[in-house]
Amino acid sequence: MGMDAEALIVKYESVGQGQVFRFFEELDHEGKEALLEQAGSIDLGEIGNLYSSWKGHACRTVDFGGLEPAPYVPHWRSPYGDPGSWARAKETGMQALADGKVAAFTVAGGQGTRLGFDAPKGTFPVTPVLNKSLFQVFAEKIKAVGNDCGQPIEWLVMTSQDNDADTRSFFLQNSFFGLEEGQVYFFTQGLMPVVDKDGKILLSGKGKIAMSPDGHGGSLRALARSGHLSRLKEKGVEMISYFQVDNPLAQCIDPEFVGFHIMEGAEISSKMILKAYPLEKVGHFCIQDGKQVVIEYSDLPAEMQEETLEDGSLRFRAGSIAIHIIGLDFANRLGEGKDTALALPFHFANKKVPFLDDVGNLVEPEEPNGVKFEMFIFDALPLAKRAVIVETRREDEFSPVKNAEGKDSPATCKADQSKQHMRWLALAGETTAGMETVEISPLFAHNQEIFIERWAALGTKPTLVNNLYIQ
Ligand code: UD2
Repeated sequence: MGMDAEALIVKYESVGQGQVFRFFEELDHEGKEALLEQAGSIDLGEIGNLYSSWKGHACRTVDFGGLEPAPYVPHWRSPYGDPGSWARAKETGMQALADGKVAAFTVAGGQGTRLGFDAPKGTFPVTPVLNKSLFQVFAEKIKAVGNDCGQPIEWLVMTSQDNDADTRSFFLQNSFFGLEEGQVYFFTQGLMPVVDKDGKILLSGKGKIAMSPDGHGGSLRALARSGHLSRLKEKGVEMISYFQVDNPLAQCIDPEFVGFHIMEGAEISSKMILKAYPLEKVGHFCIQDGKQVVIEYSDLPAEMQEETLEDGSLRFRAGSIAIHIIGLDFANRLGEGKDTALALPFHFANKKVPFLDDVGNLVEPEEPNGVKFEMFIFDALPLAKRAVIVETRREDEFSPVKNAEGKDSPATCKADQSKQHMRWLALAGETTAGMETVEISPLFAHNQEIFIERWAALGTKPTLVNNLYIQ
């Protein structure tokens, strides 16, 4: 065994993590090398600190006393909206897009457990008529905006180690859905070791440490580590448009949103919608200690989620749909991790994690036994010098696929896409009576305004029948 290997094992032993090498002598040469490499990539100091804060966390209560609702830029169609500033934002955003300053970014590393779909979530068939996948919808929207501004838009997709190969081959099999191969970049998100309730790093095999994804907040580290941030900077990109893989209504690149981000001099901008009902499972935009924060539905006390103003409206009404513009320099400062004051905090999740016991048997626990560490992207908000929140409309932009049935399921999402497209037809002056399902290709129109314009310009219009696909 080389000196480096020995030193690493001694280091693990010195911090009480020697169990990681319990079966080391049983491994063959490759097995030993692989375990050493995995162990060498772990920051033991970070794990120790995280475990201590997890232990302290259970008995700490969070004080929501000074929490206030966060202000936001109201939508131009709302009674408080200012159409003039929205028009300026659009112009500013279109110019930035034409100058190649914006890249699209999807976080697609999640496991899709709630949906019960055994493949990368982005490959899920989601559209109401053609059953296009989530990835195809995004690809076509990105292509369409690129066509509008005369500048192809780069798309970054963050995968996980588990779904990376399947994601890449899905794009290859589908010829990148009409995008250029060199326009789409994939990279995998980071992993964190899982510890047990005594802080001991768990093994999933004799030569393998149990690891779990470090959350969508880990995307900034992963972007920096993979070299994409410096590559984008060299290319002249100044901001990334971040969205989740589960929401086909997301405007992957929205000139008005980009425009507000620039005009307000923000380091991070976020889209909000009015919550549909008090306990809706979205993050809440709030102000805490003078900083903008997102407080998860699982953390904010129910009585605060339900609190109303005199006019009966919800006090904490701004829900996060997890769409952000992130300045590249800001992403770099956070992702590089050089300044610890700018590090995203970790959240803890107690989960059932299969592990090897002392004699090497694999145990499938019935109760949560492991602590997983995850970062959330919205924790970047309070770290920004300036953060801006912009209102969007649920019917325009939010209908995620999260569960197999019920709320936020494929059925509700397909119905919402149809409703959106039927609304566009109605606004274009058409009667949609008798139609329940319709699908408009993003390549024909990816928003209401463009649809109305292109529909009016069509020489021969398709007959309006149920299950119509407009391309
Ligand atoms: C998220 C937000 C919530 C709200 C809601 C809107 C969190 C914790 N909560 O809830 O505030 O905005 O979305 O729909 O984010 N992902 C990765 N890697 C990971 C974990 C997740 O790429 O390690 C991706 C995942 O593929 C998905 C997105 O992040 O695109 C959201 O993940 P989620 O399903 O855990 O978030 P959810 O629905 O609890």
